[in-house]
Amino acid sequence: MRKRVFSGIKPSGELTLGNYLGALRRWVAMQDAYENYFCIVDLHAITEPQDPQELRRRTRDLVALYLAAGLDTAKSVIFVQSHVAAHSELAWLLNCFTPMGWLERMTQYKDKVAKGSGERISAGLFDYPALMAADILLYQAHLVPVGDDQRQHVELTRDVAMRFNHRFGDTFVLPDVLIGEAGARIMSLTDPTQKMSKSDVDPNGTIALLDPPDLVRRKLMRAKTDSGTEATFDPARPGITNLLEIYQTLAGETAERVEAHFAGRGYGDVKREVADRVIAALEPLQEGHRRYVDDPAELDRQLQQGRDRAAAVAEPTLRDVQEKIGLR
Ligand code: ATP
Ligand code: LTN
Repeated sequence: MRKRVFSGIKPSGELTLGNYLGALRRWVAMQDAYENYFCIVDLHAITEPQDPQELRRRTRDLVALYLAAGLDTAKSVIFVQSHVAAHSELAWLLNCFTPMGWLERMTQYKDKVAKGSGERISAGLFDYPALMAADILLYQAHLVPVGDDQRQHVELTRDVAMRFNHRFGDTFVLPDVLIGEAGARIMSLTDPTQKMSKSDVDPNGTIALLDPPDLVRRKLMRAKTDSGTEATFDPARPGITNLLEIYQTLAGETAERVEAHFAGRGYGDVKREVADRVIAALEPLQEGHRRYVDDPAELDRQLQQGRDRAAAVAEPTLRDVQEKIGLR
């Protein structure tokens, strides 16, 4: 039997190069070896304020981008989280088996609280990891490929599963996090100490997957770098290191070979070549995205099929949990 993979992206903004290199691109590369479930996690998106029209559009855009990037419905189930009610139901149940103290330690929550205004932080944002645990555990996933920022949430999922299994007997597969060696943490172009994030308010910090080529080039040429001159990986110079890492991931090279390639050349050269690589990588994505957006009926058909295939796996897990707890 093939191992199961589960992962998801929130329709909370325009998909960025960080989402692509840290998540989507890797899912495509590994989909042949596993039984895959790739979700558009709209219920996670609404833990922060969303405009309803935009949420609807972005959800469909994200499906189109999954398909355009090369996820293949013959190998992967692609679906929208809210279409399968078992996600909300299991999230509530897991809620009741997740200590508040575990949730309070989550750095994503702490970061978002630090940035946002206290009163407006929703209970959903605090509880976000219980829903994420439900996503993963419903499918008995063995592996969860994500960017570095999600490591802690997958570890919490594992702890919740362990706790539940201990109390009620074997119920959930314990998932492992899978993080890429390069590209797991792409940084903002305007502030390379912050991760590139699709809900960033500064559009110059991110490269959206649907940005036209001239805009991609402009943003990269203006990317913030330090005053050094040598193009080498150096934690003390996060700007140039980030650009080299983007290059490395797209070129599929080792860090040493990337440094050798740019030896004796200036930052301007690095920016130009990174822009060439990024533009070339985005072209087929944008083309595929256009094709699916022009054919809404095909997209609906794919989503209906995805929903049915996902529910067929999720519902039996939910029933098992309900029985063990004493709800049926
Ligand atoms: P938001 O800004 O709304 O919190 P986000 O850009 O962080 O969103 P998510 O939907 O939370 O995106 O993440 C989707 C996937 O992309 C996750 O696997 C996450 O780890 C990965 N990811 C997000 N940002 C980056 C990044 N800068 N570098 C690498 N991977 C990333
Ligand atoms: N929290 C994740 C998105 C997400 C996810 C999941 C990832 C929701 N459910 C299940 C992997 C598995 C994020 O990337 N912000």
